[in-house]
Amino acid sequence: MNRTLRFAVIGCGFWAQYQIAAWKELEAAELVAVCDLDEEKALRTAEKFGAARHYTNAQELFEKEKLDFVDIITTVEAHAVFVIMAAKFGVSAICQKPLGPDLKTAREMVEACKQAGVSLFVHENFRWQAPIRQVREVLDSGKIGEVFKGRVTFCSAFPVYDNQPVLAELDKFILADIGSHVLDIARFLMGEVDNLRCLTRRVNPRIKGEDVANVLMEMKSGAHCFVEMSYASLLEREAFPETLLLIEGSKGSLRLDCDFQLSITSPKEIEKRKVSPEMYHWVNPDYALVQSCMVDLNRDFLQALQEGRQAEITGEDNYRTMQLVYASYASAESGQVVKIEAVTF
Ligand code: NAD
Ligand code: 89V
Repeated sequence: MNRTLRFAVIGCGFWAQYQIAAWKELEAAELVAVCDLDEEKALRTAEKFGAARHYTNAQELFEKEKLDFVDIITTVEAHAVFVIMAAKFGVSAICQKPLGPDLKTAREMVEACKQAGVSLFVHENFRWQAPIRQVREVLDSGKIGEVFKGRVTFCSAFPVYDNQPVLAELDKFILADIGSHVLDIARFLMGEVDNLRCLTRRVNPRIKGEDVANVLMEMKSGAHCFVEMSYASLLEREAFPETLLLIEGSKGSLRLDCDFQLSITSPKEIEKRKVSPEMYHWVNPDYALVQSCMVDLNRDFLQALQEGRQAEITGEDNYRTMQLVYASYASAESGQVVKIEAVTF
């Protein structure tokens, strides 16, 4: 019987309310404390989820609490300071995406945890969504043969800034915020990338960063993958927060369409499946697909920590997704194709 692990959360904002609710679905994880710069947010979150103590100073939290791990759900500019602080206290860390504000910092975070002998996992949940797991199973079955082409699409006009106003202030926006998700899906489904070319632009005059990015990638397998992302797309069907897919292989193709509709085309048939997410009582309906899979992701983290093994998404693995994010920025800046091996620390 695995023992119950004690953890704390740093960052008690919008998403933490759901990420903690996902932890509450798992009996062997005990939330003992929360921390936020905003004491009111910390107090409200502690009361809501039954944490014994709340802090506004993370150093004090680490000094006073006996923790098996910490879940960092702050905005990205604070991710590194708390991952490195956790490492100094010998505490394993789970960090929200994007791992770091740049590739050098992401590498420093990975190295700090490696040197301290603690685990660093990354809460990157898009690849854990039920439809994406099913697509991976179909690809692994060989049903559509050798993949030669893929398209990953996250194009929306959803008013994301209403719940996440910080996103409108980011100089690096959609590649860091959504690219962290959809470029990771591309890696999860089609493997590692050799090179890419990226174009970006800002359509919305009321935000600081880019809200449109198009990335054309040549995979190490030789397959081509086009990854498109936008928060400026007013389309016939608003698909938020779904990622749509079209993947073509030597023996057929698969398409993931709106409302979790998966079609698998082979020479003899077109198989149709609807792969709906589990609807927990605490999810926000607008985000159900994303929030429901957090239970599965948290379970993988918890079991990995209990068993002393790596989870699916380690800091080292997610660093390779960060390479794609920051290689995309470099390509958009230079106007050139970027070899991924040239973008590293
Ligand atoms: P938010 O602004 O609502 O919450 C962030 C919280 O962190 C705030 O309450 C802020 O006070 C706190 N904070 C910031 N710096 C701090 C510090 N130095 N010490 C203590 N507290 C600090 O933001 P959010 O929308 O909840 O996003 C938080 C993180 O979650 C981001 O990394 C974001 O990318 C990620 N996110 C992930 C998903 C997903 O998993 N699909 C969805 C939304 C947001
Ligand atoms: O990841 C994010 O920042 C959220 C999303 C709903 C796309 O997961 O906006």
